[in-house]
Amino acid sequence: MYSEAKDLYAKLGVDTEKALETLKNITISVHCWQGDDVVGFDSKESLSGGIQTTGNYPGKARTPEELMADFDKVLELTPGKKKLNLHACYAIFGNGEHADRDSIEPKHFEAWVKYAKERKIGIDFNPTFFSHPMVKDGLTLTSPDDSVRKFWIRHGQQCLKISEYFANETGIPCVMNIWIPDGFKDYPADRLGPRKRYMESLDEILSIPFDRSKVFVTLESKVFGIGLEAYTAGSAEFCMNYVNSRHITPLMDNGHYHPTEMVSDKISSMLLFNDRIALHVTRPMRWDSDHVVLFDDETKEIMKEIVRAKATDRVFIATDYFDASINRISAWVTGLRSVQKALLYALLEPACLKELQDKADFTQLMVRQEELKTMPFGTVWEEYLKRENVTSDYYSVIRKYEDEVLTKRN
Ligand code: RNT
Ligand code: ZN
Repeated sequence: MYSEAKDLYAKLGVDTEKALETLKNITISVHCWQGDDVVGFDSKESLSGGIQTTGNYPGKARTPEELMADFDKVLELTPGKKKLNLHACYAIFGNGEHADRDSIEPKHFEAWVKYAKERKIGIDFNPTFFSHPMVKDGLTLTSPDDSVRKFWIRHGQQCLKISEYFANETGIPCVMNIWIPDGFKDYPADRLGPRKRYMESLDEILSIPFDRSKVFVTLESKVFGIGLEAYTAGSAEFCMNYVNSRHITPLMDNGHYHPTEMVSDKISSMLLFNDRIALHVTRPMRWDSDHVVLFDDETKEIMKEIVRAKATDRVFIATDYFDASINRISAWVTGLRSVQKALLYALLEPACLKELQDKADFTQLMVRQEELKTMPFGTVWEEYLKRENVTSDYYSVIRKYEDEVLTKRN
């Protein structure tokens, strides 16, 4: 079947072998927080910051060992190159030991480094500016209270050190993404003040020395959060201007825009003005920005834009979603595979489509684009899984793991 599919694509001028070769070298950074509903190991606070997990499917990982075991399942059931994307709240403390967010150190992530090294994968990192008692009135880096602001600045600085430690230990650069929830439910009286404090706080975090060839700092914008509907300090304009003036990297989460705004349409503009860009791939659904990624139109369109721009080495692709209503490992694997499928789909697009656009042959362009949708894409995907030694029936494996392991967790 694969050789037939290969021939059919070849007739369109598409080399499936080349596509498979390219795909296996594209790294996806896999978020650790799908495994435990964004809880982490460092505090008993419930999830805050305008994000929410819903559902209480049994079997959530409660310890580092359980989360690592579950993450191993994800690695086993997905093809291609991967990185581990950690949040600061996943610090691992020894017996009786504890460090608050503003004093966490590389040593609190030694177990993760060991884990990553054994699996030959890199690590990305995220300061955790939520689910913590020092989030005062919903604010962190924008707080008018100096002690709150300074606490979170120290957190950001410690995270930079930890990120550099990850890069040094694994030999793979670390992407450190900053996102803060700060905002207001209703019409504020001062929009400028919080944004000015955010700018100054970020400047202070970035003022400590770190190696910019090893740590890529990214800044993630958002349009609104749950309970923060009127105002978000880290808006698109704030973040875009900040990253461009400070020479760091923008991060676009496709759940963070107004519903008719598409990240697929933003990628080309961002690539023209930034050396690199970063993405959180997710699926927005009405009020939620974090449903499991599917092999849907926008995910395909995002990947097409990256491939068309020949920018697979300039875009840091990461997943970001959390669903507690279904088997969490299945959510993880389905989302990650969807990203990879969309990449393959994009890599199988014929170059002649661009020419049709340039010749203004929009009739044929539409016809050819529609024809592509019924090409034997699935056969090429199956071939990829086979070559990567990954089963196509991941559901059965997860079902078994649920019966043997997850149901034993209370
Ligand atoms: C929240 C942002 C952010 C978080 C993670 C947990 O809206 O998307 O990236 O999802 O930091
Ligand atoms: Zn995100």
